[in-house]
Amino acid sequence: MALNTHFGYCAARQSHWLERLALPLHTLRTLLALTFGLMLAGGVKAASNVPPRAATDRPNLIVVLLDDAGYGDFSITGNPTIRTPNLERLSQEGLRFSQFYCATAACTASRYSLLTGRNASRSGLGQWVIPPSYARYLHPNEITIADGLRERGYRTAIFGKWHLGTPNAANGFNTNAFPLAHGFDKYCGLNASADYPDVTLYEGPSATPNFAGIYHIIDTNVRSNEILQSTFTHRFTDEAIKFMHENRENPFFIYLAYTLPHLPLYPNSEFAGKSLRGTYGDIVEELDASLGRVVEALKQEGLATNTLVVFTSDNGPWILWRKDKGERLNVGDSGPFRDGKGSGWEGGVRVPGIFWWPGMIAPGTAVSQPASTLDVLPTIFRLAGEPLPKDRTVDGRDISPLLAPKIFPGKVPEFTFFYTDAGNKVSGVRKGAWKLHTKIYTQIADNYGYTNVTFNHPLLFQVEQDFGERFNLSAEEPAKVKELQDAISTFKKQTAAEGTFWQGNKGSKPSTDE
Ligand SMILES: [Ca+2]
Repeated sequence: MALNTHFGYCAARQSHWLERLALPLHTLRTLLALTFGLMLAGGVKAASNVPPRAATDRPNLIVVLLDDAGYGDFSITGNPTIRTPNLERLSQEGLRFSQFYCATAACTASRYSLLTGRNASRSGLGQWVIPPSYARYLHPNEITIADGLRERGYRTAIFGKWHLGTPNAANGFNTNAFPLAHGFDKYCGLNASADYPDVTLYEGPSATPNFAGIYHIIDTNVRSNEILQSTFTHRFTDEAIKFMHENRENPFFIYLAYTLPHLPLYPNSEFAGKSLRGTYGDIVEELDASLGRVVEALKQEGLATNTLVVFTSDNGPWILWRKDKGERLNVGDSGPFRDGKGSGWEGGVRVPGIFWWPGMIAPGTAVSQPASTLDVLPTIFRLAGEPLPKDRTVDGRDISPLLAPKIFPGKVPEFTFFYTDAGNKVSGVRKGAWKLHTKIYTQIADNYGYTNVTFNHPLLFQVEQDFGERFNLSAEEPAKVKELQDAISTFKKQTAAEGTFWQGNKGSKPSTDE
């Protein structure tokens, strides 16, 4: 295990071969070090422009997830002063969804849905953001992207923010709360957002564990450590580039869940003071530069044609900030959409959706059909040859026919998207071009003058023509209201009947043995 951890998958495989020669341990170690040193010095580098396998054979997946970035925080989506040239290039070389959704409007629930392909109401977590002291966590019976891809021989890593539970006193320091129990081979990052007083920086597996028997605590003093926080984007990018190099010969999944631009903002000295947009712009421009580093490293390794990169955000922008901290401008922008993070209006869930896979996705592809982060798991499972689990509902769709229709034929089901509130309960639906709010909630205003919105007195918007949700058409379109109410009723009945794993549902989980 220590060898595997230290040298990576390829070296571990070599150690098995060497062990069969029954050589003394010190000789094995010397041979192993020499072999791996030669790989680093010559073999890997010399082969760096030769793809390790066919492009369609288990493509690598890198999900770059920002935290709280709004739809309008990028030059590509119309921001006039934040420069994001690397994101522009990613889009020019790949595909942009112009109607892309994160699964819900807050951290924990959105990440649950991204990693499982399932609506937040199935999580059993009770609330859409959980603190480090919360007893529940991502249930061990859930099947994540990492679980499924590891079944197909991928190596898997998460660098950045987990926010799906913490081993703590309330759950008996249960290690099922943390990433290594959910299909990830490697973890370096925060357990929750950097503004919690008890947020901690971990890594694992560790040869010198000091937490829960397998993890190493790097720093418990994250919240007040502005210098440490200013290094996070660089650190997680370095980790991702190292991981892709170590795993060049085998498929890998990197979940690069940056902790920013979630507040508070402490820009790296290299970027501080550079953006016309001020501190918030400095932060986003470093994230963009880091995306550029990741893509450049993929090209250097010869892995571009073997790798699908997905870029998005976990929820809309945090528009309000504590006014007494002199940081009122350090907040994001939802572009043309109403409201932001923590609201059921479109600004809570509309985010950039850029997909990049040279040789498979045609450069400059623009897709106007809606899609969401729920669709990532079914899509990569198809590409990797991993069947979807049959003992639970997966809400996302395989959208590979939208990415490369000539290569991946098939019909993508109509976009039916159920909004969820702070209690992970359904609060609305979008079906086709229509959106029904059955409950409204807002971060910044009084719900724009609307009051007493309920299931029986909902709001209806045609969000392709009226993406700012200004014209309530519920009175003019009673048949559409009824259709969407029925869709919500059916969905609620189904989710209630299926239940959650926390309610004692049985579910199979794939073996994690290699
Ligand atoms: Ca967030």
